[in-house]
Parts: sequence; structure tokens; C-alpha cells
Amino acid sequence: MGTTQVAQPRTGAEDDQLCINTIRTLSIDAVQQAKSGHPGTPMALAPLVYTIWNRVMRFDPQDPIWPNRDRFVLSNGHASMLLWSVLHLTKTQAVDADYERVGQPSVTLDDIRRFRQLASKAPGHPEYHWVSGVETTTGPLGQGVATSVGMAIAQKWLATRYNRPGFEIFDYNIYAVCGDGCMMEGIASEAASLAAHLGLDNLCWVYDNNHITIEGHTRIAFTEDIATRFLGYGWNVLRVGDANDIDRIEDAVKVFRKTKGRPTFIILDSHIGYGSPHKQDTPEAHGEPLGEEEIRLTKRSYGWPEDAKFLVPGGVYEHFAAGVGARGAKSRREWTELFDTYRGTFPELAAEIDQMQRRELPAGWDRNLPNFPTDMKGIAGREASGKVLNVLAQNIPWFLGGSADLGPSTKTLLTFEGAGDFQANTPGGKNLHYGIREHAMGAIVNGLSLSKLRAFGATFFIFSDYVRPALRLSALMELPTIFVFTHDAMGDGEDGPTHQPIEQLASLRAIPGLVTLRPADANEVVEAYRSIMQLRHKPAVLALSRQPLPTLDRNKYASASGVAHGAYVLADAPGGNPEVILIATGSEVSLAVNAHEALLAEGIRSRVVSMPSWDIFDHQTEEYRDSVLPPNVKARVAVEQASTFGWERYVGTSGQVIGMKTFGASAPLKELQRKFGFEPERVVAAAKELLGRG
Ligand SMILES: Cc1ncc(C[n+]2csc(CCOP(=O)(O)OP(=O)(O)O)c2C)c(N)n1
Ligand SMILES: [Mg+2]
Repeated sequence: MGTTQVAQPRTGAEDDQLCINTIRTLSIDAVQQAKSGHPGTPMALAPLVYTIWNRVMRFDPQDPIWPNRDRFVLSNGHASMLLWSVLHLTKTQAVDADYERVGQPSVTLDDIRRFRQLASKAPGHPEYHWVSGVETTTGPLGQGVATSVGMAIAQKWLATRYNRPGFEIFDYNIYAVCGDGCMMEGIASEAASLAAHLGLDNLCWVYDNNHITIEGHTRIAFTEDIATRFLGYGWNVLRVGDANDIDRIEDAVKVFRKTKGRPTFIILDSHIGYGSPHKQDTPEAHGEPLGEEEIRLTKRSYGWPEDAKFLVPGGVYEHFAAGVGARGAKSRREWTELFDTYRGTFPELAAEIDQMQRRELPAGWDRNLPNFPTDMKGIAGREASGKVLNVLAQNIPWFLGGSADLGPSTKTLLTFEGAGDFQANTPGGKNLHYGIREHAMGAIVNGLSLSKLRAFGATFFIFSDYVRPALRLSALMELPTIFVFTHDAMGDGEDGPTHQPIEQLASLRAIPGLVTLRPADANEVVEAYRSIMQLRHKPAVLALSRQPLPTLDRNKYASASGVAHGAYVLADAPGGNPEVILIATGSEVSLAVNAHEALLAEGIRSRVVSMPSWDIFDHQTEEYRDSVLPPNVKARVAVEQASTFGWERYVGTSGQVIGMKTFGASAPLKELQRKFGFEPERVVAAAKELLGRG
């Protein structure tokens, strides 16, 4: 096709080619303009993305959050220009955080011209919550494909609960595109293994087999037989030998749609930087602008006007409108009619779907939450949590979750009648078994949440390190996910320092938007859940004890409902007006209470502040914060079985922190408490020292 043919009448195949080359050249021009970005992969994968979007996907650009849409995940997020191009060319509409359409396009041509610039809706990588039509944030390689497994689990679960004969309310598929990087990352292996185990035949990954990564040819670091690997997992493995052959790509996708009982993996042989005479098949094509001269040569090879920039030739928008636009509109219209009838026949189920889509909770979601009586022997945080989870999962139909093979220890098993296990042949179960795959668990919880289910994942607190990259994305995406991390300190003493979290609290507290809570007793656990369940746009972490914690006497001390403020005055000097403040979290709160009683007995006016969540407390009014921590009271002691890092912000420069400055040790808990100073006497001594009464 020569340059002059661009405006000529075309056959269908020429339309296809024109659209594909539009994606390619928009990508090339945007990267060149930004002087940064990744042109090569969009150039290679434009035919794939075009085929999936324009020939296959049921996606209505008019409503990018229609619940039964097919999902598209760009796991090799550096190729974001693929997504910005198709979202623009399909005229996908923007929606806001309240799930309303806002009457503007999601990505304008101007956004593409301003690729990677502040406020552009074409940022460096796909950002969920920033650009409508992005199904999940990708960029850290491997996260996208792993998240897609969560989306596939969600589709199966939704179909099982809500579909009825003649009412296929949920029958969508999930497509994920990935490259060598994603395939090398461990998280992808974890997720692929579980996807096959669960027989997720609604899931299709397309692997861009281009033999190139940043440092060069994959022969330097990645030489496995990937087809055999995926066959070993139990996937249906297909190969398309030419990334430009859109009919073969479409055929492969058709095979995917007919394949039952296992997910499909399509190996697509491609040439990075396709069409660039000097950069094709080189690592330079991965992450550098082509350069003006090479762009001219490349456009010439596509038969494109060499000097045109950001060109969308006549007919391209129309061709997308006739493809994905028409198909998506029809699918959504038919679905909406079906759903209207469904609403008449199954009003309660329909109401659940509506509420779920808006991330609302059903009426009565917190009925029967336990209220724990005073008990000095007490109950472990994990035990209390298990009771709460079992109530919530009965009250909220779409609340589900599981653990990375630690259910009996994290107490996260849902044991009520009918809870069931999620397995290939029982896809309505509410107990997920992630296996010993914490990283994939994190991404899967994100995928479930992106599908509007209310999901939790669980493991030991120390292994939150293995979940953290996905947890960070949860916060970045503003997803209301829940992570239950038990064995939150040295409570499993004998397991030793490998199992004793030290820096995990500080590190999670440092994630913007993540709500981290470390409750002090069983009633604080209940209140912690009550708070986090009402979050719609924030993830939450619960750090829970392994060992029993005394259930505090709430007639003597303040109500646990103070948890909702992040920190509250639990015990005070008679009449208030304290001279020293003891601040503690979790298992150290009862320790602080004991120290407080000892101080009172000696006539020292102390106050105990239970501070389960820094983040929530920091968001309270200044007035409230000052009422809990009066600025004039400088004598402050913080006690927490974790790194002391960061506590200065609450105890000030003249305060003391009793915490961990080293790793722990292997010994019974009592001995560890003595060795590391977590005893009331030590707290009392610190308080007196600060008051000059040592
Ligand atoms: C977890 C993670 N590590 C490293 C990077 C940096 N990075 C971005 S792309 C890339 C190379 C990816 O190679 P491949 O997936 O084959 O992409 P291609 O160049 O073929 O498109 C790397 C190392 C990243 N984004 N995420
Ligand atoms: Mg590659």
C-alpha cells in the first residue's frame, strides 16, 4: 500500500491494515514526542490487539464498566500505547469513581500527543482509576497476568451464583497479553499453575514471543521451553507463527473459546519494532524513540505518509465503530434486556448485582457481629477474626477469600454450612485455596476486587513481604481489598527470627492509601472489620496476634468503637489531664494497661492510647488528634513489638520507644518478652525516667 492509497476506497483487509498501522504510528509518534516510552512492542502487537478488540471482544466503548464485558489486560504494561491507541480509536467513554459516565472520551488524541505528560490520560503505563477502560494497573511485570487469574476466578464465581437457566448474566472472558518479562517473573508461574488447577477456561493469555528484553536477546537469560512448561501446568497451548497474521490470531482465539476445562496459552511469534529497517528485532526498539529519520523510513515501509504525525486516516474510527463498537453495543443491549427480565424474575439476585457494582454493602451486613465479654485469659486476634469473617461471609453474599495454605493457622476458613471450597467443579465455593503462592494471591485478590467481589487473602504477617508488590498495586488502584496477616509479632516465638515480623508494620504503613490496623483485643478486631468493610476505595491490612490477648473490660476502659478513629484514649488518669502518655498497638496494649495501673498506684497520672491504625488516626481532625495526644504532654512512651522506625512522629524527640531494633530470636514467647523488654516494669521505668522520677 503506497502513501497515496491512504484515502482510496478499501476492501476489508485494507481497512484492517489501516487500523493496525494507525495504532503503530500513533505509538511511534507519541513515544517520539515524549522523548521516552516503548515503541517496539506496540508496533509488533498492533495486529494482535486490533484482532482481539475489533474482531473478538464484547466490550462496549459507550460503557467501559458494563459488568459482562470481556476483560483485556495488558500485562506488558510498557506497551501502554497499544491501549491508549485502541481506547482512543474506539472512542471509549470516561467514567468516574462513582461509576457514572462523564460524557467525555477516555483518551483523546490530545492526550496521546501529550503521552507521559502530567495530567494526560495517556500515562507511561496503564493506570486503573486514572484512565477509563484500563482493567488493571500494569507495569511491574507479571502482575497483569496474575491479576487476570483473579478476574477469571471471579467470572466463574459470579456465573455460578447469578446465572440461571436462560439467564447467562455473566459469561465473559478474560484476555491478557504478556511478554518475556511477565513469563520470567515468578508470580506468573504461581498464577498459571493455579489457573490450570482451577480449570479456568475463560482465561486466555497471549505471549509475545519476540526473544527480546532490555539487555538483549533472550538467549542470555531465558531459554526454557515455554510451551512444555505451560503444557505441564495443564494449559491448552497454541502457537501463531506470524504476529501479522490476523486471521490465524482470530482462529487461535476461536479455539480458546471452544476449549473447555483449561485455560489457553497462545504463543505469538513477533518482531519487536516491526517495520523499522534498522531497529526491528533489536533491544533498542523496546524502550527508545525510533528517531525522526527512522520514523520516516518505518512509515514508508507501512505505506504511510512519511511526514504525517498522529494521523488517524478517514475511515479508521468508523471501522472500529463497525467492529467492536457495533458488537459491544449489541451485546450490552441484549444483556440489558436480559437483565431487566432477570430483575423481574430474580429481584434479590439482581439487587445484589447492582449493589456489588457500586461497591455497596447489603442491608444488615454487620448483624450478629460478635461482642466479646471481658476475659483476662482472652482470645487470639486470629480467633476473633475467624469468627468475624464467618459472620461477614454469611451476611455479604459476595464476600469470599482464603489463605496461602495457612487457613487452619490464620483462622480464615469459612466453616458455615454451604460456604464450600472454590474448585474447578465447585466454582461457587467461598473458600479460596491459593496454595503456597502468596504473591499470586495478592494479585488474585486484586483481580477479584476489580471484578467487584469483596475479597480477602491471608497468610502470616512475615510473608506479607511476599504479597507486598500486589498490595502496593491494590493501594495504587484504590481497591477495597482485605489482607489478614496473623502471627503479627513474636507470638510464635519458637519459630524464631525468620518468622518474626520486625519491619513489616513500618513498611506497610509507608504505603500511601493502605489502611493498616493492629487491634489490641477481640473487640478491637470486630471494630477493625466494621471500619474496613465500609471502605470503598482503600485496601486494608489486619495484623493479628497468634496468642490469646486479654479481652479488656470495656466498662472500666473506653469502648472499642474508638478503633474507627485510628487511636483513642483507652484508659486515663482520673479526671483526665495526664502527665505521661503510653501509646501501644496490638498485643502491647494490655501491657501498657498493666503499666498504667502500676503508675496510677504510684500516683503518676498516666494515659493509655490504643493506636491500632496510624493511617486512620492521621486522617482525623486536628482537634481530635490533640484531644488524644495533647501537645503539651511531652512525656510519651510508645510500645510495639516491631521496628521502632517512625514512632518519633507520635512520641516526639523527647519520648521513648520500646520496640525492636534487631531481629528476634527463637525461644518461648515469655523469654522473648523479657529479652526484648516487653514487660510492664520496663514501660513503667521508661515513663518514670521521662518524668524525672526514675
Ligand atoms: C517487575 C519488573 N521488573 C523490571 C521491569 C523493567 N522492565 C520493563 S520492560 C522490561 C523488559 C521486558 O521484556 P519483555 O517482556 O520481553 O518486553 P518486550 O521488550 O519484548 O516488549 C523490563 C526489565 C518491570 N517493568 N517490572
Ligand atoms: Mg520480549
